[in-house]
Amino acid sequence: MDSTIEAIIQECEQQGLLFLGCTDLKYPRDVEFFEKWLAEGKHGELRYLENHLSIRKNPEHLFPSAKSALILGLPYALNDLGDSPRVAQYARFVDYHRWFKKKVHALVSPFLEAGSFRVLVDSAPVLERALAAKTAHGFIGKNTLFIHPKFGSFLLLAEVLTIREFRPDTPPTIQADRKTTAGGCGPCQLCQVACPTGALVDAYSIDSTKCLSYWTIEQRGTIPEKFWPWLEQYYFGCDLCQLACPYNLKAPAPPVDWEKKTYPALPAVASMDAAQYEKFFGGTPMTRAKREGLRRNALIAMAVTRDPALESALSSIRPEDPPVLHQTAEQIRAFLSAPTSTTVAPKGKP
Ligand code: B12
Repeated sequence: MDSTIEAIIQECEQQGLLFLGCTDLKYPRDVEFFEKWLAEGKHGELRYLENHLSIRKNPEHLFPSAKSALILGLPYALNDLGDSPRVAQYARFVDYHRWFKKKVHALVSPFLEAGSFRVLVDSAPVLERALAAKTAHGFIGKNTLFIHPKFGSFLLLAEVLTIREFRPDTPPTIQADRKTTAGGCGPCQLCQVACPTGALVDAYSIDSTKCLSYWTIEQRGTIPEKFWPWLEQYYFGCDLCQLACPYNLKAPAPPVDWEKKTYPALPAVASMDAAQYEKFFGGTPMTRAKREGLRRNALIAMAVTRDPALESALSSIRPEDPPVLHQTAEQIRAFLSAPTSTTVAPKGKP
């Protein structure tokens, strides 16, 4: 093995990161898969995925003369699920985008010449899972996540594009549709069954417009009522398809120096002003949903759990607040007055 790679692997181990492997930058089958996924509209309103297609298809367009990608993983499995309604596990730390990128940059800098590499952490139009699955250390599962056969899927991905031509890992031997000791899903459908909203009906191909992460993190407008019952369990993101996966039984713990976060209870989130928002959520991945998105989600979670503080939270909505909050309040009033609204949100696993 190349001595630089050996040194990087050792450093990763010491710092609680996973070195997943090394690959070239070509992934023609994945590009085909991606274009089909877009054509099927499975990205919903995530229009940014339609941009920069030439880079997404050819990562070397991002960093001309790049020859290889080193793929690193940041484990984030937590043993406690947190209180319901909860937030996805990756969001219970300071924002990984900045933290992980800085960490990887510092980690590889002693081994790679300045200017000869670029670190990406969900920060460029690159198919990160496609690159990861080209290493010899994992596969894409039916829940569409990159799964390491030993460490599972509770890991975030970073790529180091470099002009150094490292020897790519031997082509991956894991076939997702066959379960062997090396990995793969085989006939297992636990994630598909666990997804309460049918986003994984087609194995290996998520329908974002049915995914709770999409609605609670990415979508800026109102959330259709049919998705509300599950906000009792998660009001930001969702881990149900990961929690169901047998590969996650022994998922490793996060690095000790990655700061964990705790968040206030729903009533405080639902009515927070700009200063409180900054204090509660500044520097965390929760800001992806913006203040109005988090308030919207918290109001819905309070409505479905019949939180006694709901009325007071609703009255915190000011005329100048964004329309989505007024529209959500209207939806909530209709929801609570409809005869079917006595239906309680499902308990435990949907
Ligand atoms: C858009 C996006 C979302 C969308 C769409 C999800 C999706 N599955 O695509 C939404 C908002 C729903 C989402 C949710 C989540 N996301 Co997200 N998301 C992304 C983002 C920005 C782009 C993904 C993308 O391009 N999707 C389009 C699809 C078609 O591409 P793809 O799934 O990556 O698959 C490609 C290849 O793997 C391959 N492929 C996949 N399956 C198959 C099968 C066959 C037969 C073939 C040939 C090829 C193939 O083809 C595809 C195109 O190249 C990436 C970061 C990035 N830049 O890659 C993070 C990323 C995928 N998200 C991540 C995470 C952590 C999550 C959540 C767990 C967060 C949460 N707890 O709420 C959930 C998980 C939901 C789920 N089951 O996917 C991590 C996943 C890490 C991992 N272990 O896989 C990523 C990689 C960010 C990171 N840097 O770590 N996400």
